[in-house]
Amino acid sequence: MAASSVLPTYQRYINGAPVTSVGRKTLRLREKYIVLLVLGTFVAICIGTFFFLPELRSGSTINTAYRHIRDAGSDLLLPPPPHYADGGNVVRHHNVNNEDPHKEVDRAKLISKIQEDLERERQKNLKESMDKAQVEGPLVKNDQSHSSSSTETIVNALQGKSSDLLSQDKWLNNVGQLPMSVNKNDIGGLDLNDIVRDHTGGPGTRGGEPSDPDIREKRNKIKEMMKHAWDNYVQYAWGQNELRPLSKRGHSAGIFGKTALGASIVDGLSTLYIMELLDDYQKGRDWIAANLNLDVGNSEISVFETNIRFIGGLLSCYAMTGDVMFKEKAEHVAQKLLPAFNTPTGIPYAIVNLKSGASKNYAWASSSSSILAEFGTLHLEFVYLSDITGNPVYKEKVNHIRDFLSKMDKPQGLFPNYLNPKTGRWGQHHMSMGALGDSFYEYLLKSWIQSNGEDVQALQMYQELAEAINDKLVQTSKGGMKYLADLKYDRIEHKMDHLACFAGGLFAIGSDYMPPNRKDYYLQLGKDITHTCHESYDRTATKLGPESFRFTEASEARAMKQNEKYYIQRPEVIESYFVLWRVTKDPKYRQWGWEAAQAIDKHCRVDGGFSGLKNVYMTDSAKDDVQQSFFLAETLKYLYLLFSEDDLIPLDSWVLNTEAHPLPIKGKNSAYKTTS
Ligand code: DMJ
Repeated sequence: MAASSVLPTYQRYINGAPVTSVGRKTLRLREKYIVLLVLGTFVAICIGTFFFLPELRSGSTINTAYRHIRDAGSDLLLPPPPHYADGGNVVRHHNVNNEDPHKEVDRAKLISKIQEDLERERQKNLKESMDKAQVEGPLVKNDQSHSSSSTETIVNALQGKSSDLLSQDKWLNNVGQLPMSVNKNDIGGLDLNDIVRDHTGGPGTRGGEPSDPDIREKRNKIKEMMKHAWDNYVQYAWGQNELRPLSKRGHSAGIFGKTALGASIVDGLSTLYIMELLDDYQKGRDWIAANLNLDVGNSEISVFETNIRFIGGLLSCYAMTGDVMFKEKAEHVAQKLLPAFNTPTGIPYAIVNLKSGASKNYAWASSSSSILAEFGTLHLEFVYLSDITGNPVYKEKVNHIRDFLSKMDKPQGLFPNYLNPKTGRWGQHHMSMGALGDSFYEYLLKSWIQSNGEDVQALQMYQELAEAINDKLVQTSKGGMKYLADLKYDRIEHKMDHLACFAGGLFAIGSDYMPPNRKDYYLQLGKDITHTCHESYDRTATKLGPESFRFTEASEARAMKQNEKYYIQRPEVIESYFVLWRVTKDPKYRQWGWEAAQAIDKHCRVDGGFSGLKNVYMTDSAKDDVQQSFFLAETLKYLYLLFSEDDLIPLDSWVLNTEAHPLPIKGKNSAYKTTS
């Protein structure tokens, strides 16, 4: 057949089936000569190669390959082959230290770079101290001394003067204080990551050890609570979103969809890092590197929750450690949220499908609206993400939301909680500093802080809204307590959510940025709101506060309805204790925080972690069997920071997102690196 005649003779296929050869089986003489000639040439080439290539003659191909790979740069680190390290028979050391000259040069550059930074830092501190001394008198504490000595320790170690080089913890402690300007690109390839597992450390992410033994003990107790929560999650729910501490299994709240995305790992990681639980941190980090992938699964996730917990958590770890894996993962997650912004107004939907990108709003939301606290709580993360990736798309999305809102009418001077993303019209006029509204206001102030004064629009909106909140929402009870009520059209509802208790801290931080004649007022308002929230805790049997509390003729700061009496490990009250402690240094905030920590340990702790309570007014309350991811991210972090010195996450160089993930302040924190 014509088709078979063009195929090679060793095997023929016709229509896919092999056909047995039917020709002669022996070779002719001329064919035998050709075969011999080919074989002879092949053998000659092999022998020639062996004699003429020196690398192969030298005896150790393994060592040579190792040397080539090692010389290729510090990114390709391999352990030396067994007999290379102790000399072996092919030693090619270039210097007395038995070290590659490339690395020597890189190390010298690193040392001189650090020394330059050290000198610059010293000069700066000296100048600052002198300036301060002129204003405040001679008793100015130079709180950079720790940082400088840490840097010196690293320089010594790099110069081989210190045997501490091998202690990972000491390295991490010290590297955490390094000026962030020392990075791989500056020093021709030698990265600190080559020495200490990817940690380059943002400033102020280490330390905070209190000198007072009592406070130190409390801080250690909080760390132990974190360990208990984390270890049980690891044991019973690793890779799941959250832990069910009573039934000892995984749990996924609706906001995470049905895919296991390791929410507690991503959300808890910045706390582990700050608490220096570094082995646990590393385990979580490695899980994220290997497993966090939103391309798998066909579930619907909350845009807001994914932003504050996942993108916020990842960006914070990136800023604190310099590990680019976190930046890449953050961008991967952010990409998944972008389809939600495809609406006629650019106001995003609340929920997005991971697979199809199809987006929608919650069925319960008034007039199919998006929620103010959700689409208004993306700014910090999206702006920072654009700045560190050089991809403007994220920043454009949130700037558009802000511009859109700034042109909207404000009933009663406030933004309602519901906005229809198709029509651009408000839904129900429900205004609140609690659920549905809260973190929108928070992100206006924090965007101003994060931008180091560039985002003037955010400050103006915050200042105006603070006054409107003060006029319309702030109430004074019969007993003299200040609280934040809800407003529905013209009707005041005398109920305050636990969620709204963050406002104590917000007004206190914001007081610095109000006009001069309003500063004191807002600081006092922050203190008063925090006092009220403490009362809501103190008036329960468990000393933990309810989800919402009301003010009536008969009772104040107490929940009235059954469905308001639960406690789901929320952080807002403790968040305000922390901020007020930093701002005022009044010891009562530490005392209140300690009361809350003890109450959590007493009523929420179980063998398998920490659970929420169904009724804070009963000491034997039933438990809800959920360990919230924000318990790790926020509640325990705020408690830990409350019992730490201020040099841990200093608030003049870090701003905490609404999930308590620290993000750097532009221009004030060298961890804020802009890629243009
Ligand atoms: C957290 O996820 C965040 O603090 C958010 O802003 C509000 N709710 C929870 C904690 O209560």
